[in-house]
Amino acid sequence: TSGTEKTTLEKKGIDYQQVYNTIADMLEENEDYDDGSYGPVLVRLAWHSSGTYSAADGTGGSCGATMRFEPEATHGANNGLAVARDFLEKVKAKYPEISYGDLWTLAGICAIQEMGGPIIPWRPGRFDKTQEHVTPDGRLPDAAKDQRHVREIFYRMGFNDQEIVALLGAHAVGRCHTDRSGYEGPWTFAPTSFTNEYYKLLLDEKWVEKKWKGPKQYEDKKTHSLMMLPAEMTLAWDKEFKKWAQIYAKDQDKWFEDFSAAFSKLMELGVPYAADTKVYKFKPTTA
Ligand code: DDH
Repeated sequence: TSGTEKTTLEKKGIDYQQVYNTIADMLEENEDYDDGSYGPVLVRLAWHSSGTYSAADGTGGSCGATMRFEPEATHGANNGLAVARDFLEKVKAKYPEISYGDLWTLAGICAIQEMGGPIIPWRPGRFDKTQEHVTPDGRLPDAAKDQRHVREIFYRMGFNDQEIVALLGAHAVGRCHTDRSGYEGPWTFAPTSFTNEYYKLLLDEKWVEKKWKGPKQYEDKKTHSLMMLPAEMTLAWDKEFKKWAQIYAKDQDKWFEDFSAAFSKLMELGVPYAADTKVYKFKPTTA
């Protein structure tokens, strides 16, 4: 797409902090939803819309928001994300000029910051693409697989081991739903608080295979109320991954810094920015 189109978008004069504030005000509008916040599912939407990127050919990524279309909308990995997309339609109705890609990534960053996470720099400039640009299935990680698969998926996007481990700490928030992924349960005891608790639990608790009819997953031996996916147990089992998990378990500031950089990079994969695009750092409404 042309540079002209991008420039036009940047000149729209949208007050992005106002969009941020609008989303922040809606996060807890329905106390019956999950743990009382739409934050986690918005983070997952931002990640799944970006994590389709392939560095080799530049396809995928958050620019285009092709998850609006079939078959990407119903790829198995995206089960349940209609909840997040529908939630954000209310924001889109208020600010029709914002592109879906900008809206979804901004919402993910808003959710992380409002749940107590780090400030994540964000730039506008994504534009909507058509159904022809939907990405093939299989670009997002398969929770049943091992570290070879996890590395293959993230190396394809251009991430290294340290960034993989930093990104996975996002599982501090949210939960698995049997009617979405087939898995069940949260990773931490406070699934709407963005902290480094995920790494502490991963390394300190004893994880055993859950005895149930569902897909293979792990549960903490002590309370049977927390979960880990097979793919993420590799953070405790793989030597190089574990090194970073230990660092992040000990030092939340270090994790916040590395997470912010890695998540910002994730949101920008494949986005064709002009060199002078303004960087936003949104002010949390809770501060
Ligand atoms: Fe994740 N994730 N994720 N994840 N994810 C699920 C939920 C959430 C994997 C599998 C699952 C990241 C990486 C991985 C979030 C953020 C991030 C669920 C449950 C599965 C399964 C879905 C459901 O049933 O509702 C796997 C495998 C990986 C991997 O990399 C190996 C990353 C990198 C992020 C990120 O944001 C940076 C969030 C948040 C949720 C919780 C959603 C919710 O509704 O709650």
